[in-house]
Amino acid sequence: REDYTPMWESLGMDLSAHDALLGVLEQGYRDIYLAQKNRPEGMGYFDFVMSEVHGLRIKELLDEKKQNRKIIGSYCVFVPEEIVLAGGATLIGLCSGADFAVEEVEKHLPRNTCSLIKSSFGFKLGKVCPYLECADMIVGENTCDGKKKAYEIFAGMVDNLYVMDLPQVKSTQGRALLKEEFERFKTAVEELTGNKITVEALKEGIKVVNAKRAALHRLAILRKADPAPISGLDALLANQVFFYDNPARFTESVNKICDELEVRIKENQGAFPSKTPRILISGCPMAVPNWKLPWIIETSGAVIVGEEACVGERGTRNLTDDSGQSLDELMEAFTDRYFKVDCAIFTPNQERSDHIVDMAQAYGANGVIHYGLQFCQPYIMESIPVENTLENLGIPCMRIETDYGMEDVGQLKTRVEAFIEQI
Ligand code: BJ8
Repeated sequence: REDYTPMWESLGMDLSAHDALLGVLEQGYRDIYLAQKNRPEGMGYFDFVMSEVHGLRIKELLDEKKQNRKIIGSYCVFVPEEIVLAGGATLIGLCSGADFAVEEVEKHLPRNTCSLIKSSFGFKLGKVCPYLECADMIVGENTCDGKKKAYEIFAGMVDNLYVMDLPQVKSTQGRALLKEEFERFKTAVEELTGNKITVEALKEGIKVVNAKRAALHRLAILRKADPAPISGLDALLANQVFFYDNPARFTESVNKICDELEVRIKENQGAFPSKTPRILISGCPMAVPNWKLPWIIETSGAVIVGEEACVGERGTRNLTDDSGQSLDELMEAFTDRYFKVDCAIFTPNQERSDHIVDMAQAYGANGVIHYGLQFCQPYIMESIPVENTLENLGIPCMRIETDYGMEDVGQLKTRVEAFIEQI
């Protein structure tokens, strides 16, 4: 494999800390992903992407930068990739799925902050994320209180933070705020790149992002089959890679897997045997390499058939109408699209509950596991009404609260096994 050390050095990364992180990541990937049986051949592409996650993809981004293309990093599915692409820039998700430099982080953030926020700080303070280090602009957003306040502190650690305001109510005023913020972001992208966003460029951006999302829809629908043609872990990985791969290559790779899965379904082949208990996961987003809960579920006798999460269907389910003929019509169209995202920061948020029920029924789930990251108020608060709604409909639900640590794996496994046995 190519030696990327000079590249990481040029990004000012802490090489020994980074080696340690990559070591853990590679070991985790081997134990969790490569240990699975009956994987579709097309997953070879994602295995390769993961083996080069801080290598080849970073080299590609740095090559883009040499061509004067800007890189924008984001922490939330509300940051519109359509605008970034239309401005001739590249959007990457900043993952935040592992604990790092925890002691250092807790000098800046209270201990009772969710793992996702702590992880984003840890990657910065530990100087171990090449995506973060190569970004020309980092976009934060006013979503939950934790993130909102954390960005105030984060602003002192990076010199290129842009914060997007977001509504909390799905009202006319809320929609107007979202549209205004998208306009403001469009201007910021134009200023960063020096490119004026045209109707054609925006239409193209919408087309590229729609194609990515449509490929994941295709994958999601195929998971309705019994036996499930792909494991939840593998499908989650596709949803995770969505955030940082080259968009056209990603779309092609997911579609290729879908072709393969269609054949598998015809031949009645699955990742797990027919009649394996089916689980829907719902709740907080799972960023790379946060595979803990899906791994526990799928080594406890069940298969995951869907993710109601931002790394999953909540983030990708709606497409944007690209028929508009003016910039304003297109901006309206994707404001409509993003306004449907039912993140738990919205109040009230009945749509999310409805969507969980729809997904559980559509994917033939025998039960729902609600995943709340410890100290994540929005999702944990919603988990009780969600559980009530599901149980009233006869859909068993279990609520789990956990963090990125491994200390509770044994205890969680016992609970998950008992839940699976009873559904
Ligand atoms: S649209 S879900 S990606 S904000 S887990 S940091 S909510 S305390 S991530 Fe999210 Fe955008 Fe919403 Fe989606 Fe806060 Fe909870 Fe932590 Fe969270």
